[in-house]
Amino acid sequence: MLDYLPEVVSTVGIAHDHLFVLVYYITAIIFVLVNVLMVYFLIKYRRREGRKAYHFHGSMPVEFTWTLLPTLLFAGLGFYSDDLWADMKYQNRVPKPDIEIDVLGQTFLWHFRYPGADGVLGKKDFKFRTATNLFGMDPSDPYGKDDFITTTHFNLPVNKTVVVHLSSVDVLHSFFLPHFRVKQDAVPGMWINVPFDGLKTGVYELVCAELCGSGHYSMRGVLHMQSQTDFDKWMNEQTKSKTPAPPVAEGAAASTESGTGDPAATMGAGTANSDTSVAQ
Ligand SMILES: [Cu+2]
Repeated sequence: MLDYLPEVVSTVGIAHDHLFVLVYYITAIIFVLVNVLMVYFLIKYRRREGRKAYHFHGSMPVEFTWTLLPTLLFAGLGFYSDDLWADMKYQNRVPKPDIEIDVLGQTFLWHFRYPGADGVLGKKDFKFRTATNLFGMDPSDPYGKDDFITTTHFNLPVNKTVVVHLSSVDVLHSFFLPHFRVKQDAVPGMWINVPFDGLKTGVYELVCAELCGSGHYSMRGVLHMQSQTDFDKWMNEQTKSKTPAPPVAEGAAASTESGTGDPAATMGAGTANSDTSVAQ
């Protein structure tokens, strides 16, 4: 019945869809009931010869009922959905990740920072941000040395808990993965944790869902949800062929070596990419 929704491929997405369907049917039933009753009364009490209009001052039981029922319905739905909302949004409920990456929106691009071979994202602070170091990576942190960055394309392993640390370089963007029912604003100056998982390998669309400027329509990304083996292979290739992550300015020259044939690898190799986009 709700086939027009994109296929759902995350745990939180399945729970989200159950809630969506429930609200959808409650709304549909009430809509039909109200309209059928309205038409019935319109006909039953239509103007007729000899019938007099009649005025009365309301009815306590009826008013009480139509206040109580919606209150119960909305409060019930609120309590019922609170747990799911908490799982999606509460920062203190973010699960322990199997993999965490940084994601940055920039008019009109998405950048992704991976932890590299050591599996640890280097420290970051907005005070370190420059045109060649958009993520604000701390140059003194050894964990950051093997971190690598991709643009537009990003890869994740299937059936793992992913936590995206989300922010924006310039204006409000929104990180929207329709198939995962994940949508979160990217706010400049804030890192927001977005947990989700992927239940099926494949290629999925990432779109910006916040009108962010004249190029908003083109602000898209591609998520490659891979098996753990493929993902590890991809990570290895990236780590081997990568440009040293910013703020190593001289590393930009190394971007020519990334000949893996993977568009994500090629795009990811370029800190040069980010340089040009800053200039826009
Ligand atoms: Cu945007």
